[in-house]
Amino acid sequence: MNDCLFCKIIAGEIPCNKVYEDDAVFAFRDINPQAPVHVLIVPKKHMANMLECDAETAAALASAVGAIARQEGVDASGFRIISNCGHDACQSVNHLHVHLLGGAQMAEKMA
Ligand code: DGP
Repeated sequence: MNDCLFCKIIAGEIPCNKVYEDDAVFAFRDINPQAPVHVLIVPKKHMANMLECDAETAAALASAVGAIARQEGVDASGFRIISNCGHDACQSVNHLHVHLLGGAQMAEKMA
């Protein structure tokens, strides 16, 4: 998509700190990390959020979550994944992404 920030990051038009890439998924460190490990996991195909996510993309994202958690060394200690969807969840970039957060004890409450 022409005017999408994450499409531009995936295309290499905007720099990022890439941590993972496969045929369907691209992942990079969040510019404003909220945990020692904070990675954004993004489908290469543009879709606004989980409401537009097909089964194939969901499977690719889930597989990347495991690979990145192991790569970042948080698979044993634990991690949290969040995908903000729409206004009430404060989604600020309208390209589907999953936040992977870890590397520290998190709050029990999620919201
Ligand atoms: P959300 O609020 O769920 O839509 O999360 C969007 C995230 O994207 C937010 O945590 C900050 C991150 N972000 C915004 N712009 C950039 C950028 O240019 N580079 C990187 N690496 N992350 C960005």
